[in-house]
Amino acid sequence: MTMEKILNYIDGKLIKPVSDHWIDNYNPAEGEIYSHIADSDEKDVAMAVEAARKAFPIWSEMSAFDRSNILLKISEGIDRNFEALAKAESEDNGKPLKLAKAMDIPRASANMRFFATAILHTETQAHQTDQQAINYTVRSPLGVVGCISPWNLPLYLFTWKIAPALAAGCTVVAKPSELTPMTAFLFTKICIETGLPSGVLNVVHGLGSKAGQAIIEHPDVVGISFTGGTVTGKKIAATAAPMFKKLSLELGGKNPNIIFADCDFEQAVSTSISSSFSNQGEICLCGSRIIVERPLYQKFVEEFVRRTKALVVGDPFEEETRVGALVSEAHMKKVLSYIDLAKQEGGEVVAGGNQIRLEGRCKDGYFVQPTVILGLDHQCRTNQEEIFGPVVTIMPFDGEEDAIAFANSTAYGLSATLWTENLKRAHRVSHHLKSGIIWVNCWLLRDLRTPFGGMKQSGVGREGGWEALRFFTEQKNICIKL
Ligand code: TXE
Repeated sequence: MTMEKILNYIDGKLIKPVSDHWIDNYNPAEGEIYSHIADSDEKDVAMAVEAARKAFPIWSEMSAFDRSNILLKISEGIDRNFEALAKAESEDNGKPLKLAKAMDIPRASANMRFFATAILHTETQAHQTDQQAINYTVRSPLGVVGCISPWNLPLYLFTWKIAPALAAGCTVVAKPSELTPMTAFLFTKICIETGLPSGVLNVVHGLGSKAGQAIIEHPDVVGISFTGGTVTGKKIAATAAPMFKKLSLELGGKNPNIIFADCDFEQAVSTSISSSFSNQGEICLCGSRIIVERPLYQKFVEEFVRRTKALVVGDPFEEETRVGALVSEAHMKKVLSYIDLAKQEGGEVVAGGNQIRLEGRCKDGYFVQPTVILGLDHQCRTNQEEIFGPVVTIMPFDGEEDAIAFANSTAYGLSATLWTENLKRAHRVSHHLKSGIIWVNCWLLRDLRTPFGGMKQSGVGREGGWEALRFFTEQKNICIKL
C-alpha cells in the first residue's frame, strides 16, 4: 500500500521537498506509521521565504475587506471539511475524535473568522500637541513572518498563529509540528480551493531542528510567533534576538488549580477532572498541581480519585473514550519517567501510574492511565517541571497566603484556576498570582479578544485579539506642525 505523502505548500503549490527525503508519521493510537512527511531543509525554507517575499506587496496592499473575505472563505472551507479534519486531528495526535470535534476544529474555524472580521474594526490613534502639532500613528504589516506550532492542539494552534498574521497583511512561512502535520496539510488544500493568492501562506513540513531552525535563521523572516516547549523557546530566542526579530513565545506551564473550602464542590471536582486530563493532559493550560484547602482536602481527594478511576481510556474513535493516546512513544516514556520520579521523591500514586495495553486496533498504542499522586512537597521536581501528560499531584494548603506561595512557587506562570464562592477572595488572590491567565470558577473559557500568554518562563508577548494583530504590524508616528 502506498502511503500518503504530506507535501509542502510553497508559492500556491503542493510540492515535494528538494531533498526528496521523508519522515515517518505515526498514528499514536496504533503505534503504526500511516503517512510520510516532507523532511524539509533550508533549501525548501528559502523557496518558501522567497514566495512569501514576492507575495507581500500584493497581500499587504489589498484592502482589509478583500483580505477578510478570503480568510472567511477559508473558515467556511474548514467547516465544510469538518469531519475529515477532526478524523485527521485524532489520528495524528491520539486525542479522542469527540474532543477534536468539540474543540480543535470548531476553534480553528473560529480563529479564522475572528481575525478576518477583527481587521474590519481597527483604529488608529492621534495626539494633538497643544496648538503646535498633530501626531498620528499608523500601523503597517511587518513583512514575512514565521509561525511555528506544536503538536498538542495541531490545527487550533496553527490557525491561532497564521490567522492574525494573514489578517494583519503579513505573508507567512509556517511549520506545524512534525508529530502532527496532517491537518495543516489538509488546510493547505482548502487554501488552494479557496483561491488564497500564491505565496501568501507557505507551509514547510519537517523537523524543528532543521526546517524550523532554518525559518528562525532566515534573514528575511522579520517576526516569529512560536508555541512549544520552554527549552525550544530559549533556543529560538537565542537565535532570533541578535537579529532583532520580533518575537512572541508561548511556552510551557505548571499551572496551579487552587481549591478553597468554600468552593462549589461539584463544579470544582468535575471541572478539575477536565482541567487535569483533557487531551491526555497535553494542554499547556492544564492544572497539573491541584492544591486544596485543608478542611476540604480529604473529601476532594476521595471524590477526585473515584472519578479519575472511572475515566475511560480507549480507542480515540470510540464515542465513550475520554482519554486517548499520548502523542508519541518518546513522549509516553517521558511521562512514565516522571511517574517513576514522583515515586522516588516519596509520592504516593493513588490512581493510575502505568501504561495501558489495549486490545485490537490500539494494541500497540501509547496509552497511559490518568494518574493522581499525593504526598509531595512543592519544591520537588515532579511539582516544578512540566510533565505534559495525564498526571496530577494533589496537596493541602492552609489559608490564602499559603495558596499564593504554593501557586507561585515554579519557574512557570501561564495560567491558574481558582475555586471559591467568596468574591473578595477571588479578586484578592487573583491579583497576587503570577500567571498570565486566571480562571475563577471555570477553566479554558476563552474570549478571543482577551490577551493570551504567560509570565516568567511561560513566555514573552501576548497573543489573542488586538495584541496578536499588533504583534504582526509595525508602527510609526507622523508629527505634523500646525
Ligand atoms: O516541543 P517543541 P516538543 C512542552 C511539553 C513537551 C515539551 C517538549 O512539556 O513535553 O515541550 O515537546 C518546533 N527551531 N510543550 O519537544 O520541540 C517543532 O518542530 C524552530 C508545551 O515536542 O517545543 C514544533 O513545530 N522550531 C507546548 C514546535 O517547535 C523548532 C506544546 C514545538 O516543538 C526548533 C508542545 C528549533 N530549533 C510542547 N525545535 C505548549 N506550550 O503548548 C523544535 N521546533
